Amino acid sequence: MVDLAYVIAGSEATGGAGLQVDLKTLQQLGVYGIATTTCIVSFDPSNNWGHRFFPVPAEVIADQIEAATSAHDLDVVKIGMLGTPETIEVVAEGLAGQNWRHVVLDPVLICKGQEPGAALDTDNALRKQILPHATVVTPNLFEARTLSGMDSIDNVDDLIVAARRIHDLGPKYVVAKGGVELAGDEAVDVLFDGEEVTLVRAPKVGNERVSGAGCTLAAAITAALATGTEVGDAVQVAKDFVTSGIRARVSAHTPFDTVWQGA
Ligand code: PXL
Repeated sequence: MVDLAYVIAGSEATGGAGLQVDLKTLQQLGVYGIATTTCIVSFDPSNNWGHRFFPVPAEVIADQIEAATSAHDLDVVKIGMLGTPETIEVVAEGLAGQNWRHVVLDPVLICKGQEPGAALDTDNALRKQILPHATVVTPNLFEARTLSGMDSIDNVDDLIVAARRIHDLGPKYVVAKGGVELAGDEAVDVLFDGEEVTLVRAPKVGNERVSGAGCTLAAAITAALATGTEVGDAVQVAKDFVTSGIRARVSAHTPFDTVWQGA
């Protein structure tokens, strides 16, 4: 039978991020995806594509988790945007209902359009209630700075320090992503397993950020883990997948191009 993977994430109405990207990625990598919706993000075309954010009520998230985990024997889950402390609470409770072979956390922190006051509560709740249960966490540069408490991350050595500090918060593996923002010709990610640092590199494809790259990478890691691949190899599979998807990017009227998961 086909391998299954579960995603708990937000819906993003333009199709370039969130659970839409997760499900496309899982499907492309031959894994049957099941999704629980935590929030609905509808970028506003008349307001510079700013975020409009609607959290799904906690009891409806609990119902979805109940339905998904009752319908299927799931052991690998990817967590994307949660968005509020209430959502984090209900997802943490839902996860605690069973054992997971892998919990992949894309620690989506702030979303423009959310109240700044609420964002700090959300960051703290994520750090306390979800991060310690993650087997793999995939912070980008901004998230790595926030989670590590570092003022700046300017090069790969800094990114390694950040990955070590984030590892101290509880996850088994940290994949800290340099992306296009660190100087150099390569997009470098740091994989830290608590002992060894591995650098995962790919040539940069242009110097512009592409929407959905983070969701695609974490979902591809999840797909590879679902099929029994070890973490180090899963990260490499995902890096190759996202690099091909960025090369074949889809342009849109939004500020950034978006990854094509079918490449
Ligand atoms: O790429 C981060 C992200 C994840 N999930 C949802 C989003 C975004 C960014 O906008 O809207 C639902």
